[in-house]
Amino acid sequence: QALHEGLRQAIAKREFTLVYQPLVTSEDEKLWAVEALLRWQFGGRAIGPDVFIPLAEKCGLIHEIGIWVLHRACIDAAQWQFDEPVAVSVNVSVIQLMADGFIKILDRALASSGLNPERLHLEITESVFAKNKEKVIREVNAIKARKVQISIDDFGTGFSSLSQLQSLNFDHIKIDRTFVQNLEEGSDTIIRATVLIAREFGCKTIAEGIETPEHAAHLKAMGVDYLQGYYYAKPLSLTDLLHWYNNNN
Ligand code: G
Ligand code: G
Ligand code: MN
Ligand code: NA
Repeated sequence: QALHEGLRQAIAKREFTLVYQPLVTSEDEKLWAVEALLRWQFGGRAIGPDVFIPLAEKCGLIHEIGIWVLHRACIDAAQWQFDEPVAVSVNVSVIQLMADGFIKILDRALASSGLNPERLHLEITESVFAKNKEKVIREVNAIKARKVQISIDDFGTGFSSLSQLQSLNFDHIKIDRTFVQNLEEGSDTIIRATVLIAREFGCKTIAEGIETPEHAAHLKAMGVDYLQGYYYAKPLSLTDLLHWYNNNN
């Protein structure tokens, strides 16, 4: 209850921040994109998004929070200066995606930040496949019409079937980190199959949760296109991201 009340005031009290985690190419481990991850500092302690996002989804605050995240991420990305154009990848709750007016919110974030839409990726969890299919297809097509790219997050953990994947034109599949962390227990078969399917559908693959050089070598060998995880960098403040870039690229 206290958490809920706190969450209601979090934007006004400026308690949210975004941190940014690099995604690198498997080819040369150079910066390719950056995932925006939300952090909440509440009453002197950090509450994780795995706690407050589900709460926000339940009480409807996710809409307001999602708008804040999208604007902040687009503004930050429009201003950072890397040698190459680097995309920002924003997690969008399926509830927010399916709500009326999401495309207007997206257009406003793009317009007010001036960010090139090709530099915005939206991460949508595969639970989207449990929703009204026609509506999802309309939203996805509207997003794609703006040249914004779409990643399917947490792939392999939930709802997607191959036919559902085929019916929508996504750009990237994010292989869930549980598969990377269970490589020894046989999940490499699943990763290999995912890479083949992605190629068939014209999607790129991203592996999350790369924590060791062994993980990195293994996923490169399996043909995954992009890598993300603590081995490369933790989620970083904007300032630390620039430092990381200058030291690693
Ligand atoms: O950053 P961390 O690993 O603690 O994130 C935990 C979970 O919260 C992940 O599933 C991540 O996708 C989700 N998450 C982090 N930031 C956001 C956000 O801005 N919006 C939404 N909808 N989910 C987020
Ligand atoms: O579900 P999603 O992929 O959006 O979750 C992103 C979350 O994963 C972030 O909260 C981030 O802190 C976390 N994360 C990023 N890299 C690693 C990693 O290498 N290992 C683990 N265990 N978590 C990671
Ligand atoms: Mn994500
Ligand atoms: Na994930």
